[in-house]
Amino acid sequence: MGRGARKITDNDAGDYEMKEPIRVAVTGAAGNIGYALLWRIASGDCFGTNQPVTLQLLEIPAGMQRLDGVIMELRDSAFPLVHDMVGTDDPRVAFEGADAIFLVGSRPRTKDMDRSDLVAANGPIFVGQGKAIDAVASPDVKVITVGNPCNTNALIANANAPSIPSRQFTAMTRLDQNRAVGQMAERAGVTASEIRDVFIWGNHANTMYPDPRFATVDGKIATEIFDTGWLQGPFLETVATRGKAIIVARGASSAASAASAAIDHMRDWWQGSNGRIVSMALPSEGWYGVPEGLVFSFPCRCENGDVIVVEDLPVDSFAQSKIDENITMLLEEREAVSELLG
Ligand code: NAX
Repeated sequence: MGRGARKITDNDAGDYEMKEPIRVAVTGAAGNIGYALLWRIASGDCFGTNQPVTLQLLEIPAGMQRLDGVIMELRDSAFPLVHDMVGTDDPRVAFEGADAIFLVGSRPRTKDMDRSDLVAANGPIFVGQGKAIDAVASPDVKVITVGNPCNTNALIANANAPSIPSRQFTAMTRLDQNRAVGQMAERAGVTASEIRDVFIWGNHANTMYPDPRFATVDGKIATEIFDTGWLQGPFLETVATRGKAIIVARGASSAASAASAAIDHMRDWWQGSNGRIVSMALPSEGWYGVPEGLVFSFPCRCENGDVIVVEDLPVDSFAQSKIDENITMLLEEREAVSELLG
């Protein structure tokens, strides 16, 4: 066994060897999503139950006292997989040697803000964090951006980290995918595990498009089970406006479901998606006519630690109109942050 590796003997599988610890950074670690996310990472849901983790947690100075409390609670949870923990307000400390990074910290949108206010408020955070990732993270780091507007924040971080390949910067549209799965499962009266291959095109915004054309429900073609009126009407509307509906119902934005989606995204990237199509936003290489560099959600498969865009799906006129709408919006966002792109 190497440094930090130890044997676990009190598990169902019996005696098996632990891997070397990896370093996992989470920003906004004392926030609502962080509070749900950290316990899932620490319990092995993301990187595997034989993969120890060093948690490197970033907050702003005003969040450090709350972060101390979170670290105390993590310690009190006595997770066998938590090798070490660091809490800091310095991105270079948080990202030092990081193998995986969850960029969650940023200001959530409030009632008085429109989307351009959000872009202006949060964009600069990702300049400094991109530079710090470039300087100190592992060259193989996998980055998921959750903080909104997540596609454009990933674009900014990527642009400020020139030594890290662009494909290692992604943004999260898995919550939108999971919302689509949930709607289909409820309508068909099946569990979520029976729904496959529904995925999201575009921006994590109400323009995103949950494409049902290749989805299956218990092995049957989804578009033969659900009528087009529902798929292009209430289904699309519910998925697109779910974030707002959660805020109205809970008085707070999605947190546990967002953390769960971040786990799904990183777990599939790290461990593979087993042939399933999953949604990930990543810098376009011109796929499906999306301008190069725009961080856009595509149908993807994950294998051997890589994200592979599924490039050969036919696009009908409805899907094309939705893809175009998302391109327009993301180009506008890119224009609004052009001075932050290095
Ligand atoms: P909270 O306000 O509860 O937590 C955010 C935390 O980030 C706070 O503790 C704050 O101190 C910290 N923070 C702010 N600036 C930071 C910086 N520069 N470095 C490190 N930490 C910083 O928000 P929460 O509910 O956790 O949401 C976090 C982000 O996720 C928001 O931007 C939100 O809009 C976004 N979301 C993204 C989703 C997606 O599907 N992509 C869905 C859920 C969520 O709305």
